[in-house]
Amino acid sequence: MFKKILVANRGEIALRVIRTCKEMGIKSVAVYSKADEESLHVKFADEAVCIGPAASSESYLKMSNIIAAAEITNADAIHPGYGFLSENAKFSRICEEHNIKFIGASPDMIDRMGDKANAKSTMIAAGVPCVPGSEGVIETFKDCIKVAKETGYPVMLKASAGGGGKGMRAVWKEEDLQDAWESARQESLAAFGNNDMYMEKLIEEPRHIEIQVVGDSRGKACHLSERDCSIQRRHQKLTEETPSPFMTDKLREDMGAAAVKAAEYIKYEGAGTVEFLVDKHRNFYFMEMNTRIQVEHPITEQVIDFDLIREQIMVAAGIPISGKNYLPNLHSIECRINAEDPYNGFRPSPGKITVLHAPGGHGIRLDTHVYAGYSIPPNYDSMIAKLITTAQTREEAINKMRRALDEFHIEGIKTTIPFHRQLMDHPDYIAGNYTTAFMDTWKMEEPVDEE
Ligand code: MV4
Repeated sequence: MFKKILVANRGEIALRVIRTCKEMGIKSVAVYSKADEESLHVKFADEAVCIGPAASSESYLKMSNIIAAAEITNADAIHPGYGFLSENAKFSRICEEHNIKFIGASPDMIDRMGDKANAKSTMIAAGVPCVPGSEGVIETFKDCIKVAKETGYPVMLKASAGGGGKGMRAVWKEEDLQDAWESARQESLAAFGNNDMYMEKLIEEPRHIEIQVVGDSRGKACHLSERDCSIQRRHQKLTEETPSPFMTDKLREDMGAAAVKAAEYIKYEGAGTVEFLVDKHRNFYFMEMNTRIQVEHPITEQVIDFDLIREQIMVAAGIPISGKNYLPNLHSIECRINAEDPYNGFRPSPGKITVLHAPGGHGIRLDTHVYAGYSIPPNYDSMIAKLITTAQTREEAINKMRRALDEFHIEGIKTTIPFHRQLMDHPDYIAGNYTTAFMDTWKMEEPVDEE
């Protein structure tokens, strides 16, 4: 087992990993930028190394500085968290070359699943349901017209290097295809330095339901059931829940089996997430596979009483998994609390938290790195806390979330707490009747005048 793990991340996920290291008796090393000197993960780790100035490119993305920090602290493993270098094949390879265990996917696995067209071809070969469309990357616009005709409009053009919606265009009729093809390729080239495109039949108003999987070094995989992540704004998840209100026992069994088949086919090691699109007829289709721990992993932990970070560390240390699948016994909801103003286009609202009262009580989990007196730096993503409620039923979990959001009091910055509080009263949300199109139509009520 590892003696010391360097956590190459910041914020709540760095704290999350450090906490599990402590429980496992593993020493932890925090890395931090100048802007994060006062951050909680620095205070909670056994050791801390400043790796550079505020800019991510000079700190949390600076591979040489992170490896140097691991060398001088004699860390035998690095946990990358999510974002930053968590799905960077070059960093995974550099860790290998320095004999430091990367607690994540191998370089080849990251490359294979990061290339979306290639990932899809692999899943087709594995017998995992995929959206009909092109066989791999489309070479020319002439081929694009041909594939669109064969697929049938509406179609979705997608960037192979993409993800999170960048370089993606829905096309409803042939006359719009050329503009979409050119603008999507331009956007993808600018964002990823690659303009390979593939095409799929457009699935209208899908749900985004993902399956958590864990694979071990023997090639065995299991699933830990689903998370419904359909409530998103501009491809940013806002709230997630498990079980999905759209799920049936049969659908869970079929999606779980498909996700395990995918993981075992590619000999996936570690914690991963197989994302599916689910249409209104409950047909499900492979979308993408993420080779990292996800922001929303806590709701899965809550309903099966499991520590996913511990599982990642055990698998990375070569310990076989039990192999059994897990089905949810409870209901859990996560609301991502961001330092953003929901009444002004969710624009970022960094600054000093002057007052903070955290919710508590039975069934409340708050994963956060912030505290009263902490100044939120403007340099990083705006998520400051994940509020998670767990109860026997969905209704009780929603009710508990209402109560927890009412208790959650933060002054000094704007947050998305009011957004989530209104969401919990929305009839379609309460009915579980929502798709990825939910946020396209819903507008929040205006703020109540501050007294
Ligand atoms: C789709 C789709 C409809 N049909 N593919 C969005 C980003 C990337 N994960 C893939 N995405 C989509 N792919 C086909 N064939 C609709 C989306 C989509 C979406 C998917 C999941 C969650 C939110 C979304 C918001 C807009 C579009």
